[in-house]
Amino acid sequence: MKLLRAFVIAFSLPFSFAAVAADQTPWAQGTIKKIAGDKATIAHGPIDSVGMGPMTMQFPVKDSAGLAKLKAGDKVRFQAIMAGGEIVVTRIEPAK
Ligand SMILES: [Cu+2]
Repeated sequence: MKLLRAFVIAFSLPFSFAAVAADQTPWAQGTIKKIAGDKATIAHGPIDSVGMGPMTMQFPVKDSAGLAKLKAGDKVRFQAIMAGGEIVVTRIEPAK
């Protein structure tokens, strides 16, 4: 049991750190233009986390629960990171 517990702790730690890092990613602002499957086209302001200026572009969205609550025309805030050579939205929700 002790071994199993050490195993669980060792493997859950990196995920906890990842969660903290995600929470510290700055929010970007935008307006949803289109949603197609797990991709959203967003007219966005500056995205500090990836050094991108304002433009309209399509993003893969990993936050499917957040995306499901949104539709074209909605003002949103979102977190984006560079992952595997592309910019991925990790969290998205209605703008505050
Ligand atoms: Cu862009």
